[in-house]
Amino acid sequence: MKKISLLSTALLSCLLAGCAGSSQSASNRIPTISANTAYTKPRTLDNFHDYVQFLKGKAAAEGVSIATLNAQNNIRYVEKAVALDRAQAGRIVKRDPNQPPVLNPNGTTNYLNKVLTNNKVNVAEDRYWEVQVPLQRASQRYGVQQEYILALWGMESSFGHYQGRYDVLSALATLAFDGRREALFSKEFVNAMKMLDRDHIQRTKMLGSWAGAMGQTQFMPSAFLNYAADGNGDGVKDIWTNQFDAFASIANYLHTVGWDDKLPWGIEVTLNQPLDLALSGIEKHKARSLREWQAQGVMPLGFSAQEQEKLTALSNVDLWLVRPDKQVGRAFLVSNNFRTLLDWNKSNYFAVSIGMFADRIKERIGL
Ligand SMILES: [Ca+2]
Repeated sequence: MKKISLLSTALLSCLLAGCAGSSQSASNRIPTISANTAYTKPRTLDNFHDYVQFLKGKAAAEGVSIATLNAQNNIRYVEKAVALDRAQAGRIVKRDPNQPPVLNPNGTTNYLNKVLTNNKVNVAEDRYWEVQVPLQRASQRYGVQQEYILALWGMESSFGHYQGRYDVLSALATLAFDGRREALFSKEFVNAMKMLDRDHIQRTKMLGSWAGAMGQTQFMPSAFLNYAADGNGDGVKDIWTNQFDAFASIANYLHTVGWDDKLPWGIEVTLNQPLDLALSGIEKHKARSLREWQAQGVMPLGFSAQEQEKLTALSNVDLWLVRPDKQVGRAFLVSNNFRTLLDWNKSNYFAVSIGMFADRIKERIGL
C-alpha cells in the first residue's frame, strides 16, 4: 500500500488502463474513420506513423476496441515488403493493348517444374505418416480428401516449415501505405486488428509473409476470420503451431466454398480440333458434361488406372475447360472442386499444381 501511495494519480490510472506512456496520450485518442475515407497527406516516410493512426481509425470504426488499438505500438515501415511487392508487380507483363498477347505454350509446364518437384512428393509421403491423425480427422470432419489438404499445406508453407517472420501489422500497414493495393491491405490491416481484439493470437506471435499471409495455411487475416477452425477442441484456432487446427482450417475453407469429396479436381485433356477460346473458363454457363466435351473433340490424355478412376467420377457432373496458356499449351477439364481452389488462389497455375500434387500423393501413398 505504501508503495502505491507514492505513485501519482496519473501514473496509477495509466498503469490500470494499460497505457503505453503519458507522452503518447495525445495520439492515443483515435477518432473513427469510415472505410471509404481516403488518406490525403503526402505518402512520405515521416507521415507513416500518421498513416498508421489513420488505419487504426478505420479499425475503430469497425468496432475494434481502443485498448487493443493503443496496445499496438512499434508498427514499422518494412522496406523489404515494398521491394518484394514491386518485384512481383514487375513480373506481371504490362502489354501494349495494340499488340497481341505473348503466348507461352510452356507456361503451365514451367510452373509445375518449379513448384511440383519429385522432392516435394517425397517429403509429402514422409510427412503423411507423421500427421495421419490430425489429417484424417480434418478430412472426415469437413469432407475433403486427405491428399488435397496435404497438397495445400505442402505448397503454402512447405508443410508448415516456411511461414514467414514478418510482423503482420507492420507488413500490412506498409503495403497499404505504399498504395498500389491500398484497398486490399488496409482492409486486411483492420481484419488483423480484429484478430487481436478477439484474442485469437498475441501480437508478438502474429507473424507471416511479407504480404501478411500467416501460419501453416498462409491465411490472410480475412481468410482467418472466415475459415480458421479449431481442430483439437481447445477453443483456440492456432494455424501457426497446431496441425489439428491448420488442417481443420484448410478443410473448413474448401468445405465452406463448395468442395465435394466425391470428386477429383479434374483431368488433363487434348484438343482434337481447334476450339474457340471463349468456350474455356469457369463461368457457370460454360459448364458441359464429359460427353458434350468429347463430342467437341476434347479427349482425356491419360490412361493410367488413376485417370480412369477420375474419368468415372467425372462422367456425370459439370465440367469446365481450362486453358491456362490461352490458345497454346496444355488444357484441362475441371470439376467444381477446381473452382473452389481458385477461390483460395485465383491462379490457374496454382490450382492445377494443387490438383496434380494431390494426384501424386494419392498414387504414392495408395489412398
Ligand atoms: Ca485448437
